Amino acid sequence: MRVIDSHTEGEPTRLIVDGGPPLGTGPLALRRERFARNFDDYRRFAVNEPRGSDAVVGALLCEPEDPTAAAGLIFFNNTGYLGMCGHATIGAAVTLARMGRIGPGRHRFETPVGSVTVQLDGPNAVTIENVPSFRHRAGVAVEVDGLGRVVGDVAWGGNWFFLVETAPLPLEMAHIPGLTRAAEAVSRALAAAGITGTDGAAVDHVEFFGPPAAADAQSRNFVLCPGGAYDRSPCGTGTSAKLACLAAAGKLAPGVDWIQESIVGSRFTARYRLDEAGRVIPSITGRAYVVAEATLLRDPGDPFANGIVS
Ligand code: PYC
Repeated sequence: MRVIDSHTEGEPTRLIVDGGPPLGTGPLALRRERFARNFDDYRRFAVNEPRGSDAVVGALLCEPEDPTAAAGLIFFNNTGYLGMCGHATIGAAVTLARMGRIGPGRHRFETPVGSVTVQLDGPNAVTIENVPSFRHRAGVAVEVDGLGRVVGDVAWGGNWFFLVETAPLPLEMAHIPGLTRAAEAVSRALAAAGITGTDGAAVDHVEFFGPPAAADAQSRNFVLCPGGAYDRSPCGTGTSAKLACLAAAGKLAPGVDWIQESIVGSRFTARYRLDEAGRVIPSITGRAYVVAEATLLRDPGDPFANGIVS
């Protein structure tokens, strides 16, 4: 399997460019289902230890269904599959540019939850326009072990998020273990209380917010991903969910920049427009850098040939 690794504002992406599972054709959502049902060992092989880590998000490069799109992408991590992934889309765009597959300008990528557009503004600078995002429920209260009553919004930004306005600890790297434990407790409480997205979808990302470190930023976040790793970037789909909540609360007007810092101090510049149906269409600008090109090998005698299940 040939992969190209990048990071987007600190968050790693491993793009499978050759040797991925034979998923056939059709909508990306259908191909993601085939991936999960019949080829899950490829996911574990590519991103789990010993070749990857809990933090790595994988992206499988696919032929798009619509030939006018530049590429199709299916996202996954140490535990399963994602809908969209903002940082990985930015990383994939920079990688495809390095491969000579796309040039500066605007491109469309298909994902399992819809098409997104990618504007490549230089070898490392990308703006994505995400799928329509929305706040599903506002001010949801949940009793959380060790934290008491926690109130947040449930929102969609390409994945499902629970967004908590006031972080239980200062948003500093020294508190990552404590923030992780708190977010895991929130996640368990949401599942126990039956709090879901639409159609009973699991709310599998938890986002805590607090004041930014930089004077020109609006907010800092800590995002826990399904699988237990925290996002080193401000999380593209999480920032999209945040914009949807801000828009729904009348706290951010269309076209106004929102600078979202991550727990490691990196940042996305985000904004939204309303489409003809009045839906929030977020744009996220960030930087990605290619860090490795590799061939992943599999020795049939290796007891961990398909990766360690985490
Ligand atoms: O950037 O959307 C994102 C993301 C989701 C999970 C990790 N990063």
